[in-house]
Amino acid sequence: MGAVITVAPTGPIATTADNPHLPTQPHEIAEAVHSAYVAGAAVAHLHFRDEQQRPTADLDIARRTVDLIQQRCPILIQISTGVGLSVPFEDREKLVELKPRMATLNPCSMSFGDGEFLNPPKGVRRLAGRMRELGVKPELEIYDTGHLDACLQLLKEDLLAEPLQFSIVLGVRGGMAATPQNLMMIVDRLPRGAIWQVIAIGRANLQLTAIGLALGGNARAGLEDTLHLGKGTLSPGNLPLVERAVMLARDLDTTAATVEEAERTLKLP
Ligand code: KMH
Ligand code: ZN
Repeated sequence: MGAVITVAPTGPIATTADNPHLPTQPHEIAEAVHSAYVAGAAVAHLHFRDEQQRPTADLDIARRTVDLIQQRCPILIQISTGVGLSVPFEDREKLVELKPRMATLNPCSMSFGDGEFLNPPKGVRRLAGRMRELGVKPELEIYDTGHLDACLQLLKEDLLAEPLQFSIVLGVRGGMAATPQNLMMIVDRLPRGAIWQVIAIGRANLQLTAIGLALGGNARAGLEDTLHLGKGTLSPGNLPLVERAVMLARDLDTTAATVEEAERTLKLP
């Protein structure tokens, strides 16, 4: 089966002042996701923005965006419960009530650039339990070595079900640096049968995405993770980044998984 390519079109931080091609409104996100699907993405990782481009957990905006995507294509929906640093955890966790196929679960609090990313232990346990009840598959976001241990503890407490699905996030200021050594260290420690992808933030996006694919992982692409195609070149949208990831997968002698293959690879409930 091929590598699962996830498109992350928007993210929580950049605005159109940083890259004018960033999709922020529901119909823009839906258009970007549809193009990514046609290019080979099987999963859409979604953040939402209000009309002022501020990150939001507003359920109407989220529902409208998901509906617009589903009218266009059958891509698998993954909603971010990370949402944005300014949005309270209690609002973020409500997004899983929309019952997407997947949602992210950020297991620990941390510094995040100049801000703070708050994921209190009680809230994380409550959210993990609710996702399990609703049949929403958590993608576990590992920004540092101890985050993996926190997830394994949740597994022991029966708040997660195997196979665990991880994103190894490299390059956030406050988490692990974007180095191949850090990637290898986490990959070596993943439990048997785990499913994983690299999220490489910023400059090392291309190199670490390629290493992840070469090691047998899945891949994520889009303006959430890098605004650039190369040094000093803004990406003119999400599509070139997705096409690049699909091409990397093909060059490494695999394919981009279809939606049906991705459902099987990710063992979605
Ligand atoms: N923004 C990335 C650093 C989430 O949205 O929950 C990690 C991420 C997590 O995508
Ligand atoms: Zn995200």
